[in-house]
Amino acid sequence: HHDERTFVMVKPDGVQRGLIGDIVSRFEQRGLKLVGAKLMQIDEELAHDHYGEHKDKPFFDGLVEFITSGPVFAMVWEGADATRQVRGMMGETDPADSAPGTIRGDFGLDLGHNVIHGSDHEDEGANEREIDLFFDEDELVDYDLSNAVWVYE
Ligand code: DAT
Ligand code: MG
Repeated sequence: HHDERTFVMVKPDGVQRGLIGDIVSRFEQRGLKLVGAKLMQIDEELAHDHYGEHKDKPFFDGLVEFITSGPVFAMVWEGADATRQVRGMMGETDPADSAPGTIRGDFGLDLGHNVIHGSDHEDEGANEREIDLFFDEDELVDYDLSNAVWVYE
């Protein structure tokens, strides 16, 4: 199945640093299909919903403040094993532990400003939950990507 969808977003630091294009380009080049994207401002309520799993952690307030501090670029990417593949391309949570070649390993130095979010592939249902949280159904586009016959055997 090539139709797994995953939620990804460039965080406020990545937007301000002009990294949207590079990040989108990486996923395009990998062969994933972009099915939705928008520049948006996250409000307090959405931040709490999105990061609910971390609400009891000491870094939660700072995380909410950061993610609401400027626009984010929210995306949905589709493809074979998309969630796990995107997580691999992102690197580790801490950019300092992330290999060169990964997004966090190429663009980040600090845990609090790690450039990108992607749904957790170990959390069953995180994808769907986050896509629903950020996108209306009519914001996701169904289409065939003509290069798919070359990406997939
Ligand atoms: P990830 O974004 O890799 O899925 P996560 O879900 O564990 O990581 O945490 C969400 C975000 O919270 C993460 O991107 C950066 C921030 N964060 C995580 N652990 C932190 C910590 N110990 N101190 C400060 N910020 C942290
Ligand atoms: Mg996470």
